[in-house]
Amino acid sequence: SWKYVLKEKAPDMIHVLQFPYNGEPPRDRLVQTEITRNADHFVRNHGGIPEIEDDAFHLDIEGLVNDPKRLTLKDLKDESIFPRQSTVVSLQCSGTRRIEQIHEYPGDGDELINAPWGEGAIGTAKWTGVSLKKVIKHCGGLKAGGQHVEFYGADTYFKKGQVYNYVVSVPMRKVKINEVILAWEMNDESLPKIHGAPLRAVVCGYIGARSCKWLYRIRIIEDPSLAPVQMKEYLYYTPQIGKHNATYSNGFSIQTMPVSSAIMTPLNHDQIIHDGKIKLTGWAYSGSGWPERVEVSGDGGSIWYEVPFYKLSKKYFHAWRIWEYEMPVDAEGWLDFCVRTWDSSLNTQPTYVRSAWNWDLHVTSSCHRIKVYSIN
Ligand code: MTE
Ligand code: MO
Repeated sequence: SWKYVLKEKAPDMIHVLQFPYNGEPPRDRLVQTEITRNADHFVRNHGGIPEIEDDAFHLDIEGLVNDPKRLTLKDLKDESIFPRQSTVVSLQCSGTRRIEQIHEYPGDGDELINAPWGEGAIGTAKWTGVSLKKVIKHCGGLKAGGQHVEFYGADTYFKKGQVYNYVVSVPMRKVKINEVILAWEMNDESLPKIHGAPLRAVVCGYIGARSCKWLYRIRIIEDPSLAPVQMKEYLYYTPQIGKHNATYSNGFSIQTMPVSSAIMTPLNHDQIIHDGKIKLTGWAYSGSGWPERVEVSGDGGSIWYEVPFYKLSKKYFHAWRIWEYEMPVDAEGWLDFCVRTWDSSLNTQPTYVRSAWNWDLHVTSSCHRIKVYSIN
């Protein structure tokens, strides 16, 4: 199945891990389109890729619902029961830009063994399926205490000599505001195996980890899931936590993706012959409100220029905006380009990597900085 998997992705994917398959697309191509081509969408896997036949598939909905049910794909696709929902959503891995934290200080957290992602562990797709809210209603609604939704993926993974299942949870609040989709289509094509076929969860605004692939079971529970992916991975530690004092209980769970952005062209350390200006392109994303302002600097962050609104792509509620900017340049030598974004909740990005460095090397949300050599 390894070869089969490679066929689903663009041949020039950058593999941050060969097995399990973890890859991101080339930087320049990622920001050429608002909606990422399926072949270019990053892949983050903890383990292998389950092979599940559509006909053999069913989804169990159990726990704190009044009428637990087992649904087939055909049931889910029956539009007389469930209205179909299509939403454009960006998925971003909490490991995006981890490489910058590794360069700052490698840390000792579990994620050190994990993928050294660059700026490409983000992608945007039109996901089609049903709203989980409707599915729960179809199951007779919630019982008292149903505060969280637990997702079970059919894959397994190894960590420190043990085998685990991929299980995560999100609060019911996300479901109630219609921000959890059970999807079987990605950009009008059937969901590729490597992205979770036959069915996956898509959780708007949360780190990619909560959007469980190969979903086969949903359990409504009172408290967040006790599964190791929920309890021990995807924790955020304040910068003063390190090897000497880290325990799982002093990290807190990362759910909403903070505002962040990246310069995708030029590349770090590029040499550019300028003609009075250098064109920058990139993306901006926030899990708690869309990007409103993108600012770039050519001097490491002293003077900022605002990217004009018409150079930002269309506003989708749950997706990134790609942007471009022609930076006036009148110098030869090294230039320190950086970008920062403000979202609609008025959040912006920490200035330096070290301002938000954390032991497990998640959510590198600081201003993205590159150095470019300009030649006249
Ligand atoms: N779901 C399962 N079952 N197994 C996984 O390894 N990885 C998660 C999430 N869902 C994962 C999963 C992580 S960490 C991310 S960032 C997203 O899937 C990535 O989705 P993609 O591979 O479709 O881009
Ligand atoms: Mo992730």
